[in-house]
Amino acid sequence: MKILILGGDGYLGWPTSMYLAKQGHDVTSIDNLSKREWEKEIGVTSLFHNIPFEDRVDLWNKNENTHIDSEIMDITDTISLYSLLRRIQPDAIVHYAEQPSAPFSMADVHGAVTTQTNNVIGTLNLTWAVKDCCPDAHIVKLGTMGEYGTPNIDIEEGYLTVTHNEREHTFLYPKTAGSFYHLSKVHDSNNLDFACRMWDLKITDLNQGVVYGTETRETKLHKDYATNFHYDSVFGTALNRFCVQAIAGKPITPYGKGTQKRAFLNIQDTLACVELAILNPPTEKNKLRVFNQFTETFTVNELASLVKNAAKETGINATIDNIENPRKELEEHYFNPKNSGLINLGLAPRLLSETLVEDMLVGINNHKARIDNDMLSPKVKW
Ligand code: USQ
Repeated sequence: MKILILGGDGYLGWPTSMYLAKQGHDVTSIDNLSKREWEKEIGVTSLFHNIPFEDRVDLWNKNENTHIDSEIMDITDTISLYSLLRRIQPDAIVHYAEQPSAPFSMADVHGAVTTQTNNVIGTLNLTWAVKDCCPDAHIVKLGTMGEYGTPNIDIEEGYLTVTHNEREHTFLYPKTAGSFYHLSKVHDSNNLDFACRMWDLKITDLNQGVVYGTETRETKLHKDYATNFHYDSVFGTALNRFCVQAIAGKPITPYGKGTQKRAFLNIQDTLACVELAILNPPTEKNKLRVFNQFTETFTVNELASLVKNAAKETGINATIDNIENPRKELEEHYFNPKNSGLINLGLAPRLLSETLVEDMLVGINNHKARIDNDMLSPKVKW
């Protein structure tokens, strides 16, 4: 298939570009390099050294027997996006090209406006460009489980049927997101749902949980294929941060009581889920397809204990310190999200285990010298 990947330089976009190229697809990977700019702006770096996007694509094309086409382009630029889609005529478009951090969006007005402008306008542009240039293309959009928040009822996959005054209607599931970043994805979902209802586009919204993992089969092929792995308090996610904290000899930091529960998945399962969505496009007319993309749920305390135990196996005596929660979020809550959609399509989850965390710790230890302890403690509060 002809697949366009938007956000191809990121933690997930680059491994997805390599993986889909290896599966024999005709891959074009696009990025505007904004994540590298935001890193500089807030003074953080990836644990693994990332050579420039164009260089790693060139390296891949030189070393591997598959080819990735690439382009530096901003999808909020309407004219460039229209001409790209007219030229490429993709079968599927995987859309990762968004500012991905909740703390970044809550730091100040600049962070909030940058996040929502980039994310909402980029996605809106894409929706119009697909309608006008390649209406049969399937958009596979990365949403987030954080769109739902932590409601006191079960979280269904995308929709909720409500009975009111003896009448029944099915709505997009009501959202109670916890940051301007998570809200940007709620706005995207509403726009995508509208585009499906009005124009009958083929769109899948993947409400993804928190991703963990240091590597994929392809990143292991060459040191310069390493992904953009963050452990700082802005772009780093919980389990990845906890592993780096253990290696740095610093306390693992569940926020607050640590009893807040989230949905998680392995980075390799992100690639598997995206591939399943691409290979099985939506069949229902006029309807946004929604999958909840995660494999397991854990409290952050459970993750902290898992990392502490795995560290012990590798000879590291890690400690846990439940620090004051810098976020305004429920710490004790009901959480029961459904995730049967991708499982029914054949996803075989790679579940989290002590052995898997031990492997992550070994990989991180090889880059221990690059850890900057200053980046570990949270500075953004809301
Ligand atoms: N947390 C800690 N200690 C830490 C870091 C985080 O206890 O040192 C807690 C947070 O308070 C939160 C949970 O871990 O309750 C998850 O936080 P996170 O920073 O790992 O993830 P989050 O901000 O929710 O965002 C991440 C990605 C985002 C993606 C989202 C999926 O950055 O791109 O959309 O995970 S989800 O959380 O399901 O919405």
